[in-house]
Amino acid sequence: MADIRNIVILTGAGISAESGIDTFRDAGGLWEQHRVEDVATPEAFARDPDLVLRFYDMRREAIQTKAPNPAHRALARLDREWEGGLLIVTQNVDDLHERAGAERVLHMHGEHLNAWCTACDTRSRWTGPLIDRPDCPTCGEPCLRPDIVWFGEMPYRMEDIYAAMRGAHLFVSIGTSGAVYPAAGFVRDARSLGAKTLELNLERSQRSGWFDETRLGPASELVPSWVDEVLSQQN
Ligand code: BV8
Repeated sequence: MADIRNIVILTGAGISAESGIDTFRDAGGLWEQHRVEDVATPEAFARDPDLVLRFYDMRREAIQTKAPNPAHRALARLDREWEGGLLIVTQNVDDLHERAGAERVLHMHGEHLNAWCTACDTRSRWTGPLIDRPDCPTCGEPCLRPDIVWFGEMPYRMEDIYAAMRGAHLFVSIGTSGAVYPAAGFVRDARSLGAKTLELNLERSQRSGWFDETRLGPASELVPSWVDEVLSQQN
């Protein structure tokens, strides 16, 4: 660990599972209840906006009843106490990292608690439903959509993510199946840039073979003990 200064962490649905937020691919996951192409693509929104808006209204409401778990809190502690570089890149659209106190967080797939106006291109904090086509707080047009990166859309702040990866000595992946790109390819990018790579997951993922080390178990146990380890070796 002595030579580890800059860390990039990628999180997925698995880190929020123990907070009661459905994952995507696990049994009973979101994608079992809804076809991706029916609810999480720009084509679906054009075809049946009510279905898509209801799907995200339901999830936006649900996450506000959930709380961060020990894994979120451990990463918030790391954010507070780690003197080196740190970026938590999350695929999750919930706000549990921030509610646990983490600040160096980047939502590459967007956030439930933002609405995006397609008329004036501004984003507004939003906790209520969008199904009734409320007016944009900035321009007044009824053109708000979920601030979510749908399949086929470009993830957010890719240049900031790659910049952090270029300086990273350690890349850690937590609670993700490695099924969705470009996030699933980050471990390979990190390795080619010389970083050590560690996976913390409930079960082996589609990318486990690309990691130097994989630890299996629930995030609420694996993440606090890994953070203790890292901070205890911070010189
Ligand atoms: C794009 C927001 C152009 C929506 C999401 C290359 C090859 C093949 C396909 C592609 C490719 N490049 C692009 C594609 C197409 C596509 C894609 O990857 N398709 C897949 C299905 C094959 N990608 C895109 O469309 C992306 N855009 O490519 O734009 C472009 C071009 C160049 C450069 C850049 C871009 C956009 C993808 C984003 C879509 N939006 N989310 C919403 O939330 O509704 S993706 C969504 O699904 C999540 O954000 C996340 O990314 C993914 C779900 O994965 P996970 O989070 O990993 O969740 P999952 O349920 O799968 O797994 C949970 C894991 O946790 C499991 O491993 C489980 O074991 C573990 N676990 C469970 N419980 C616990 C646990 N671990 C620890 N503790 C526990 N308690």
